[in-house]
Amino acid sequence: MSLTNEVKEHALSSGADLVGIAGIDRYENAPVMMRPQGLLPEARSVVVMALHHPDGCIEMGGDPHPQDIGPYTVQYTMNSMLDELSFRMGRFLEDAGWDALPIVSSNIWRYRGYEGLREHFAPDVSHIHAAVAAGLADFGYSGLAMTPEYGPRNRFVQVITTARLEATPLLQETLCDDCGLCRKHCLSGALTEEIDGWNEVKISGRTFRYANKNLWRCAWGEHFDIDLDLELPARVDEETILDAIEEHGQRGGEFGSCLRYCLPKHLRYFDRSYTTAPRRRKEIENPPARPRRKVMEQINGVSSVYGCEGAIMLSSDKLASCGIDPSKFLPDARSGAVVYFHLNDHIPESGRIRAACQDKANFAAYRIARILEDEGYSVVCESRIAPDDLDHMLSGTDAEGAVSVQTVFTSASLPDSDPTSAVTCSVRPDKGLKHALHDRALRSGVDLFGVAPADRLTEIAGKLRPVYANRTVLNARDRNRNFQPFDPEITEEPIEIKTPEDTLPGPESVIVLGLHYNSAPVQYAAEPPAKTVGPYVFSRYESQFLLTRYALDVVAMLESGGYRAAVSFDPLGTGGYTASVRGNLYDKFSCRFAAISAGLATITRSGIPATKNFGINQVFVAVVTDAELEADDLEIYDSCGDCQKCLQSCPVGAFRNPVQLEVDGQPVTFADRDYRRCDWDKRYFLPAESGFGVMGSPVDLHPPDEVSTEELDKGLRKHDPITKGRPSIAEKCVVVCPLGAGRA
Ligand code: B12
Repeated sequence: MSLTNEVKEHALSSGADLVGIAGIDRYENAPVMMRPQGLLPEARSVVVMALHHPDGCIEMGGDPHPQDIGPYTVQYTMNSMLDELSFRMGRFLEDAGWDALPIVSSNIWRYRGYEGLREHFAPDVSHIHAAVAAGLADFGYSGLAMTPEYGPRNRFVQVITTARLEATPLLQETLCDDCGLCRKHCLSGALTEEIDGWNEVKISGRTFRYANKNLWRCAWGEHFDIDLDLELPARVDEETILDAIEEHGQRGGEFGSCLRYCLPKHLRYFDRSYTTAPRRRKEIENPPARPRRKVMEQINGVSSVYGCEGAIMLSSDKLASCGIDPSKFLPDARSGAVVYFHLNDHIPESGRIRAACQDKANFAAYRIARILEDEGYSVVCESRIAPDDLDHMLSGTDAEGAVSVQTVFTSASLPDSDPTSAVTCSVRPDKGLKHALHDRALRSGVDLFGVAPADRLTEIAGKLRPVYANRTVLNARDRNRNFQPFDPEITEEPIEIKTPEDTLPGPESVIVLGLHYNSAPVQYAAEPPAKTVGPYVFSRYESQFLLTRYALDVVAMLESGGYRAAVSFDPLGTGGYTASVRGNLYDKFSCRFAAISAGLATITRSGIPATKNFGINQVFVAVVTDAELEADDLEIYDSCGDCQKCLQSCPVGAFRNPVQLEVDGQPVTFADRDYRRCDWDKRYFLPAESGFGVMGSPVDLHPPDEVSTEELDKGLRKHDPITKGRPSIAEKCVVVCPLGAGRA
């Protein structure tokens, strides 16, 4: 099998609806800072993947107003699923021996032009252009990428790689017939006002084009959430946007009418009794009322793939008996399916864990919707069901009391079903529980699995306490919303050294899981010509999000075997946070003693854990349990020799004298840190040098000798309202580390 075919097979079997490949020669006319070779110098190919928005989510969304987005919230689920596709494709290519740079599905990294880049609202690389360059799409008038299969109802993602893959031919058809519906329905006037001619995109001798619109205007409701019923100024720019927010506040996100009303001629038809949007002709017309048995099995299987607890099907009779009229959500709906996940008592109130549970339910529901849609049924993913109605629907089923649920309504007649239990503790007697858990973790996707006795960590905690005694950190939160000035609320809190007992009473073992992220994003972080830290930031948060889901699979398995278990990102509490565009992440120092105690890692001079396979390019998480599991041996070794690069490169001078400990009789030495100085950089993104500068932040502040509440308050107030919500950091100690990027 050729690598090209393997790549395509990997994409499709991972759930992509479309996959195409662009050769690097198609990027001759792309801006230098936004072309694949700008980010990865030896890039030869770009793999582009797409997911289709379930049609019901488009046709029922944005009604009666584009700022009532309704089931179009599926876009957030799709973005997260595309992120996973991108991350996994990056790993697939790296495992095949090539460098690969997975790109995030959607993020604006630079709002304003930067150095040679004149584009505003710039991503790392454009997926719309990539979709066209990879032969999947044509541009519509609005600038959206339209495919022959779904029109603009796709979202895209891409992975840049050094692998030489066979390019997909460019699309020959013109899909936009200039029907004018996007222009007619755009409430911000972005497709009729302030248009500056055409954007001409020249790829391999062909010229594609779309309207050159004012993106600030386009973003008025969609990105800045400003009320679209207000009269927009004649010229919309950063200043008028900020003024409008100050004067009127924000209304909410927008479902772009350019997407809702657009379909190529061969796919569109109108049924005004169903929706005001055009409807898409499906590949299969008039499917049988009841789906084939294979489809029912696929639906049952999906919930386990995403580690949900099950899928409950609700027939029309059952829905009627609960007083629910599914046609309120989808005019031709006959039945529904609910996927669900409970939170156990031992899971702390962690936003990250709740988000992972909700992702499981959302991903499974999306996948069920797509299976049914491909069979010719209409579907919609709906999260707006009133809590009482949901209770009625789920009462008497295994889903009762679930906190993370997602519902699909469909025109298919699904029968009432018994819930399927996704995770069972199937332990082969000859191999035992530890083996079964390891196996479960590998099937979920983890790379590293180790076990420490809880006592080992408790003992280390005892030795660490004197080191951190009487020391505090500053926790700052922004009282204002996005796009308003930073208004800090700062509290001073002690650095508390915890033990596994704090995560789960009566712990016996700590299972540690590790997930490697690609090396190329670390290696090329902030490197010219693109000078972006976007792919690094993406790899950091995506690996943490995925690993959280995988850890929950391990928890579920333990619980189904009668054990108790809980997740911790930092069981001893010597780590902290790094800011990211997706909120605070657990930093590179988190979970280090758990990783060391479970025999997975050694410690580097900076205090970041390192492994033989992946250096410092991985993330760890711990599952604390009352199950007694065989402990792994320690693997402590000197990974640094004489190298001092991390200590010397720190832009805020955070490193202090070394701390020396013994773990099970072996020496562990690492540099102490001044947490406040370190946070000034990685958590509060004030110095430009660590990456926020190259992403266009105008702030560049170095910490004073003493980082006090007052000084931090003063610093944070300097953040710019537009960029403050998108912090992006590549920590210097990581980038210079030979076990990270290894740059001098
Ligand atoms: C910034 C952004 C926005 C901004 C600005 C919109 C815009 N059109 O740029 C805002 C917030 C307004 C927005 C809105 C929406 N967005 Co948006 N957004 C993006 C983002 C992050 C970047 C878009 C981009 O590259 N713009 C290009 C700008 C910076 O430059 P430009 O002048 O148009 O391009 C020039 C050069 O850059 C050059 N160029 C760049 N690359 C290349 C490559 C080659 C080969 C060549 C020759 C030239 C070239 O060519 C142009 C001409 O000179 C992408 C995700 C991504 N990474 O691509 C999603 C993305 C474009 N958004 C998407 C969607 C769905 C939407 C909305 C429909 C969401 C909604 N709520 O309804 C609306 C629709 C608005 C619209 N009609 O464009 C999808 C589009 C999918 C599709 N089918 O096309 C994307 C691709 C996200 C995804 N993962 O799928 N979005």
